[in-house]
Amino acid sequence: MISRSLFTALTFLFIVTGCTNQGTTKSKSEKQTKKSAVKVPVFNADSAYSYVDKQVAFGPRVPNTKAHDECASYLAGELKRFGADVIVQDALVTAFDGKDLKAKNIIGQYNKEKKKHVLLFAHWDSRPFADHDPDPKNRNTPIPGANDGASGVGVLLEMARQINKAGIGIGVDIIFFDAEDYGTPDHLNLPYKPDTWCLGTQYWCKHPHVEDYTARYGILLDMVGAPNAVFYKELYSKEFAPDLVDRVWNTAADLGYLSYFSFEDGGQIIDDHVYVARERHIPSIDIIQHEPMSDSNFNEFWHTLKDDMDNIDKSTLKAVGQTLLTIIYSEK
Ligand code: AHN
Ligand code: ZN
Repeated sequence: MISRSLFTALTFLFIVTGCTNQGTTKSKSEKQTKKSAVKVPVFNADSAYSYVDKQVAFGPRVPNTKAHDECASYLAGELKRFGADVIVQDALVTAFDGKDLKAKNIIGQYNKEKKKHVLLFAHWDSRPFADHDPDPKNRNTPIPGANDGASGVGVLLEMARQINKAGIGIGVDIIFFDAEDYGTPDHLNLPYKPDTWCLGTQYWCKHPHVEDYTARYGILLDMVGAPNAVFYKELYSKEFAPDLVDRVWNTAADLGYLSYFSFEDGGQIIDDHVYVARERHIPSIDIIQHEPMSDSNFNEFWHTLKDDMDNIDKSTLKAVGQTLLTIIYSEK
């Protein structure tokens, strides 16, 4: 009996002292948290996945089609719902074949009055021709564009939702560029023509939504949703913004995403970031799944009818989204 009550008393004492200690440590660390590191929101991959799925469900988002129009309204509406100031920029551009495209760049701004801005972007259109499909019959059919297009936009929409919930101390601009994927098709063997890709971005570079718009840096997400994707350090990115490449890849490694972010070099890929860097002088990088060993240089379903929701994995979306939230929330 005596030993039992002694035990109870000791346990009680332990709990009380334990609690007191924890109490003091907690309040100290809370103070430290306020002073130094800001809290990074948790990226919800289920939510990002649902935004990818929703875009794909409209059908291929090829300029001058109904699905494209409907998806544009959806994307602008989502950015508004997530508290951004939204501009839909009409960009009349001409395709490789002379066709006039009614492209729309969809722009969401957070804290536009702030001095410091970062720019996050992805293309939202889908390729009008599956020119890399193994079946030649499919090569003039538009692709579902789940990974190529919808994945980057899905990650950015979830980031927008988190930015709206948590607030952020810097200006953040999110742009969904149009008509990136209307470049000269490979299966037609047409003569080389420069600058047939990234048409929405090229338009915006000449007509930014804010006069003389600039940002500290730009980050492009392109094909960021496939299972087991590997993001090599793309070479133009290293040329335009070597420090940012290191920061992003080191952050991914710290968060445990080393299997997605490889420290090896990839190739040079002409993509929206090249125009943003060269024409608007915003040091920009591209997080893109590049497969140097494959025939196409990209994911096996790249520009095929199989770039559908089976080509999307929540873990990949999470690795990219959480890394980028960590990057932008560490800005001061
Ligand atoms: C080229 O194939 C020249 N660039 C790849 C850009 C791209 C196409 N991203 C998605 N689709
Ligand atoms: Zn593409």
